[in-house]
Amino acid sequence: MALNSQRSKHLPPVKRGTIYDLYLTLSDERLLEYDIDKLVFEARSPYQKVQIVHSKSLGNMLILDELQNMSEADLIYSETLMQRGKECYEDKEIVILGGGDGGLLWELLKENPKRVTMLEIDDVVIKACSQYMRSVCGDCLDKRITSKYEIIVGDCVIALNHMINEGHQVDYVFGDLTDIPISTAPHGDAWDFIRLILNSSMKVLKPTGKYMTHGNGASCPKSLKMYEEVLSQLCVPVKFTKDEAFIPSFFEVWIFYQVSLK
Ligand SMILES: C[S@@+](CCC(N)C(=O)[O-])C[C@H]1O[C@@H](n2cnc3c(N)ncnc32)[C@H](O)[C@@H]1O
Repeated sequence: MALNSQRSKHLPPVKRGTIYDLYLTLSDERLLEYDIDKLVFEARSPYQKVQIVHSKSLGNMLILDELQNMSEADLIYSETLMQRGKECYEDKEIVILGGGDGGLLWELLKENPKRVTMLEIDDVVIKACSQYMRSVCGDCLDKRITSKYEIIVGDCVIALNHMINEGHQVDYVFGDLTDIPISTAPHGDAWDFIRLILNSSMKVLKPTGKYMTHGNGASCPKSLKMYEEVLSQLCVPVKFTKDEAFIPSFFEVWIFYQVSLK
């Protein structure tokens, strides 16, 4: 068949010289060229490089340390993470770890929860998204506290420790952290830190509670298996279910976990 092909293929040239990076990596390290045509916002926070760029097909995109996090075309990300239609959030108490783009908070507030507390380390992310990602976060990042939610700026590990010491337990914890969360203390490698976040989260869940999080790309089975091994070795026995969705700005199928205490 290939020998009979009438067409010849040529590789497009690599584009250079833009003030923003057109090439971002997929979860399995493949490079993808995005149709970015504008740098909307750029700053270096104490924790990471924060950029918002405009893509012709995806709208504004939040990029943290050169990794794509959320775009205006990614409602499916928040909906799959929260398992919209399958979980009931009415009158529930919820904690979000990270989530600085405000997308998850905005979507959860539509489900009439009792209270949501968002623990996000980076004020620069919150302010940039509040200004330039409004189709994602609505107006929920404009205020830091209302009768329905509170946004606490700081390391979620410290806030989780406070909750553990106070014996404060909630119905849902969402792990909406960057793929490699920011550690403000020397916690060994990234997996140790992820383990710490998972163990701390289990301690603030009611016995009926759930930990909801994003895993990795479906093209990274080894990394997903490692995550599942970590889940099987937590301080308490847990069981989990999985779901998946194609995330437009990731250009790949992403795996999401729903973890509950056994
Ligand atoms: C923007 S959200 C969304 C994650 C996402 N959609 C993705 O693609 O990975 C991730 C947030 O986690 C926050 N974060 C990372 N480490 C943290 C920590 N230790 N405590 C609180 N927030 C943290 C980052 O600042 C970032 O805003």
